[in-house]
Amino acid sequence: MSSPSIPSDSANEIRNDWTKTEARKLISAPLNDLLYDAQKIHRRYFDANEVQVSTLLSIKTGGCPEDCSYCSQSAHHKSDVGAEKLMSLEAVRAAALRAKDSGATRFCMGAAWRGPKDHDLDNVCDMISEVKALGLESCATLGMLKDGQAERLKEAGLDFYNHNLDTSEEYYEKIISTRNFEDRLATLARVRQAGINVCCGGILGMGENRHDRADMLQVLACLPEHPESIPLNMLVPIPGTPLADTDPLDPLELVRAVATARIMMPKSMVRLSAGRLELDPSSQALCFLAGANSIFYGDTLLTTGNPQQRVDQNLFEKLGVRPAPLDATSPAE
Ligand code: SAM
Ligand code: DTB
Ligand code: SF4
Repeated sequence: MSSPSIPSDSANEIRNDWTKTEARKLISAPLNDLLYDAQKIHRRYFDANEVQVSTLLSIKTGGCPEDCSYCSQSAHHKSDVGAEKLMSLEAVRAAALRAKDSGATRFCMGAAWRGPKDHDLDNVCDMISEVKALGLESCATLGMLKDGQAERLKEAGLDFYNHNLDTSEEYYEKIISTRNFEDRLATLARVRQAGINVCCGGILGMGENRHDRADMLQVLACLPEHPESIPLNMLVPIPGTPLADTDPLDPLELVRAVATARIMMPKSMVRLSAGRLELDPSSQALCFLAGANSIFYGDTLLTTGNPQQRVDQNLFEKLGVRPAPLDATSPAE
């Protein structure tokens, strides 16, 4: 029997009033029920055999003033990642062209900033225009935005802004002390207000429990509009950071979180993000069955590794999955 919180058809399926109790119940449902319900909903809105591919580039690496305890780029920790300057426009253009040639439809630029200074934003806006001129979707993740900055990014042609909640509100202070959960929500509201698509998710496996994961998804599902894109990262433990020795999370917990996100936010793209190097093909296949329909493609994420392109091509072939074309990333009405 199916879970009572899942409607039997698409009527009233897009909800922004999920309760924490509902989210926690969903994420802990028997796995077969959860997967079945998630797959049913997934097929109402998406081609179940298409997976969108995005490529990442760190345009400004390291030396970040924030103290996120998972991150290789925080100046508070002693990882092997050094501080670098903002990349040149030409180098970014060349990387975007390589991403396009290898089949990515979206190019995501990440910067290790608390937030961009106005003169940094001029340079990033030029990069966005170059990426758009190549015919790619553009995404940026630059930290917290101040008044007016999201509008400038929109004007430059930015399609998506990534800004993760990362974990539940309750667990947040165990992970980051230099900003709070409300700061994140304020930037998300600015992005939405400026008319940029919201990309917002989090990290699993930082020592939080299943309820924290459900609670984070409940906050996303209760935003006035669901994020268009939900990246779910498995923690990549980085030597020198406070979370370096965290025990790895059972991949089935990721599968549960993906399915819960799919059911609560039916029209959103759910991206299998960091951590795929440690996920075997069967676990990734289960994530796709649970409703994941996007991945990061290319040998590196920002500072850590990602499966080689030929490994992902083999995976797609084995599963009969196709990379989604550029115009197929919006859900059916
Ligand atoms: N500085 C910006 C910010 O924090 O919003 C943008 C870059 S930050 C690296 C983007 C996201 O990458 C983080 O919010 C986090 O979800 C993810 N991330 C960073 N380090 C990670 C790690 N070691 N394992 C998994 N995900 C990670
Ligand atoms: C997201 O949620 N995951 C990406 C992207 N948004 C920017 C970043 C993953 C970073 C993994 C660790 C690293 O490579 O430094
Ligand atoms: Fe800085 Fe972003 Fe890393 Fe936090 S996650 S330390 S804000 S780069």
